[in-house]
Amino acid sequence: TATFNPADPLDIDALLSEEEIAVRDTVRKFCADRVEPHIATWFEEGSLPAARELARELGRIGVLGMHLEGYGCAGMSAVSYGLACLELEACDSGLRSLVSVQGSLAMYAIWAYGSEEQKNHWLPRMAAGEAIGCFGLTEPDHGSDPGSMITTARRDGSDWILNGRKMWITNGSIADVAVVWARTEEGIRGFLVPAGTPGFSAPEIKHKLSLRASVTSELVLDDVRLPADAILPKAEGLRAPLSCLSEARYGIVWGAMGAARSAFEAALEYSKTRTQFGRPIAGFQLTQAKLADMALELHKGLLLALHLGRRKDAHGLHPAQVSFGKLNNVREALQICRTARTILGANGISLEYPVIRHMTNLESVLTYEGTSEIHALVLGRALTGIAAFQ
Ligand code: TGC
Ligand code: FAD
Repeated sequence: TATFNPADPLDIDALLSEEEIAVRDTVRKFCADRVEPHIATWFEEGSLPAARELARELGRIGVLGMHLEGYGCAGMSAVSYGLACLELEACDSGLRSLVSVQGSLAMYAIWAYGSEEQKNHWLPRMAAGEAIGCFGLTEPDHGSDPGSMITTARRDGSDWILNGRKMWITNGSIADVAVVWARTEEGIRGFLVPAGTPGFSAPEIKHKLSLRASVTSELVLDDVRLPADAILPKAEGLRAPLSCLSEARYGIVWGAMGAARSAFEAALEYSKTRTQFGRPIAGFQLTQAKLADMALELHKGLLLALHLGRRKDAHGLHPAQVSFGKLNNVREALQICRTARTILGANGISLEYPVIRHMTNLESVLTYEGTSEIHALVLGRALTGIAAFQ
C-alpha cells in the first residue's frame, strides 16, 4: 500500500540505486560529523579554517572530481555526483563551492583539455585533496560576458607572458594551481598557473555577506612568465571554459535543492514546536500553505535534478538544459529559504538556525555560474533561435 513520507513525498528514493544511496549517505554523514558542528561559526567569522585538511578529508571520501574517469578519480555517475552536491550544499553552499570548483571547474578543465603530463601531474593530487585548484574566468569588468575578457597571454620565445586581473575567484588564495583563461593572438586559451609563480598573487576578497564560509579572491597577473607547456593544449576558444561551466552548473542544479531541503526541514520542525495563540503555528492555514508550496518546489526541483542527471549519464546535456535546471532550482531554492525564514519569525534571522545562512548563500549562487538573467537568455535563445545578449 502507498504511504506518505514527509521527507520524501514523491518516493524519489525509490528511483535511486543502492550505490547512489550509499554515496549520499557517506557524504551526509561526513557533513554531519565534520562540518555541521562548525559551519555557523565559520560563516560568522567569514573564514574556512583548516581548508587544506578539509580538502584532504573530502578527497578521502572520494568526492573531488568524482565524476571523472581515471587519474585517481572515482568515475562515478552524474547522479551520484549530484547527490553528493545536494548533501554538501544542505550543509553549506560554501562547502559545495569548494568541491564544485575543484572537481567541475579546475579538474575538469585539466581532464578535458590538458596534456597527459598535466593530467598525471595534477589530477591524482587534486582528487586526493593534496592540491587545490581554482578557475579564473571572471574579470573585474567582464563577468556575464567573459568573451570580452582583457587578460592577455603573449608569446615570448617559447614562453608565455600573462597580464591581467581575475575577480571573485573561489579557492583563489588557497589554490596550488589556477586555471586562468586569457586572450591570445589565436583566441581564448587556458593556462595552468602554479601558486608562487613570480608576478602572480591571489589576495582574498573580504566583507562578503554571502558565502562567508568560502574563500573568494582576486587573481593578479603581472608579467607572469610561464613555460610553453603551461597552456592547456586542447582548449581553444570560449567553448572550452563554457563547457567547464556546464559541469559545475549541473552540480548546482542539485546543490541548490540541498540548501532548500535544509531550510524546509528547519521550518517544518520549528512550525510544529513553536506555539502562538495557544496552538502550534503549523496548525495555521497560512503556515500550511507555505509548507505545502515549499514542498512542491523542493520535490519538483529534486525530480528535475534527477531527470537531468539520468539524461546526462545516458546522453549528455545541451547547455540550455543545464540552464533550465540552474535557473529553476536556484530561484526556487532561494524562495523556499525566504519563506522558511518567515516561518521562523525573529529566529529566522539568527545563525542559531541554518535558514538565513542558506538564504544569503543562495544570493551568490543565483549570480555565479551565470546569473539568473543569463540563464533566462540562454533558454530564450534556445526557444526562439534569437540571441538577446547584446
Ligand atoms: P556563445 O557564442 O554562446 O558560445 C561560444 C562558444 O561556446 C559554446 N558554448 C558552450 N559550450 C559548452 N557548454 C556551454 N555551456 C556553452 N555555451 C556556449 C558555443 O556553442 C560556442 O561554440 P563555437 O564552437 O560555436 O564557438 O558565446 P557568447 O559570448 O555569446 O556567450 C554566451 C553566454 C552569455 C551564455 C556566456 O558567455 C555565459 O555563459 N556567460 C556567463 C558567464 C559565467 O557563467 N561565468 C561563470 C564564471 S565561473 C563561476 O562563477 C564559478 S562560481 C563556482 C562556485 O564557487 O561554485
Ligand atoms: P555583471 O555581468 O556585471 O551583471 C550585473 C547584472 O547585469 C546582473 O543582474 C546580470 O544578470 C545583468 N546582465 C548582464 N548582462 C546582461 C544581459 N545581456 N541581459 C540582461 N541582464 C544582463 N567567477 C570565476 O571565474 N570563478 C570563480 O570561481 C567564481 N567564484 C565566484 C564566487 C562568488 C561568491 C561570486 C559572487 C562570484 C564568483 N564568480 C566566479 C564570478 C561570477 O561568475 C560572476 O559574478 C557572474 O558571472 C556575474 O558577473 P558580474 O558579477 O560581473 O555581473
